[in-house]
Amino acid sequence: MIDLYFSPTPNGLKVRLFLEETGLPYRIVPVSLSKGEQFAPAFLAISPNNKIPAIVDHAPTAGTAPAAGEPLPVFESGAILLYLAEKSGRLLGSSAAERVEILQWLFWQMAGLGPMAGQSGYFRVYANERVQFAIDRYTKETARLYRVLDTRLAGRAFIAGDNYSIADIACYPWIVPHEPHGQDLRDFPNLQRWYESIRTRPATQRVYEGVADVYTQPGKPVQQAAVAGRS
Ligand SMILES: N[C@@H](CCC(=O)N[C@@H](CS)C(=O)NCC(=O)O)C(=O)O
Repeated sequence: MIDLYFSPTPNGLKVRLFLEETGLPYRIVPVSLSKGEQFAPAFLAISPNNKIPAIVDHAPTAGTAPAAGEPLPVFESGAILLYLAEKSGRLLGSSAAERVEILQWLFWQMAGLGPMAGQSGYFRVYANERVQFAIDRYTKETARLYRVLDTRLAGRAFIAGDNYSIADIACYPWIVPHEPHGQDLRDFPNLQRWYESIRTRPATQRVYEGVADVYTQPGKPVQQAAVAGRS
């Protein structure tokens, strides 16, 4: 059994998408970011960077936990997706060439699309002060990244080619809030087609059922906690 420390944000939803898609057994441990539960010592022991998602695998892959029979905590959504893909043998390609494609785009999402789109949403929607320079900078950079992905998807069903993978799973939740990120999917036809094909997957429908847009959820997000000096 896998415990998923979760809040319905793009990074949290990535891991749920993987778990629903593959059918690995899991249970959700809700972490309320607006209440600051990410700073609780018990959570920090699992996720020292005070962020969701994190998992605890109670039946870890042999050799991955410090001692046999010990549960294994993993934090950082990219590391979690990679760990679970290796554990299950799913969504990580079937050849070395496909795997390296997947990993490039997984790291691209982690280092580029997620942080930049996140800043775009923050300055466009959440920030108490309207900082036009930051809005313009992050909206433009998000548009550039959407364009990179749109170009990549020309002539490809999925990011790594014919097969759905953890690269798609990592990117999808960062395309869902395209409007608050200041983007119009009609400007990105390949991305729009890919987005629809993932949106309609049964696992995606289950994960997103009842999930409000991250930018309309009640309570200020975690960045506010950091601003208030809690981190
Ligand atoms: N690079 C991290 C980012 C995770 C992240 O930013 N999580 C946010 C929610 S999407 C969070 O938990 N923030 C809590 C905080 O900053 O206090 C990952 O991909 O797992």
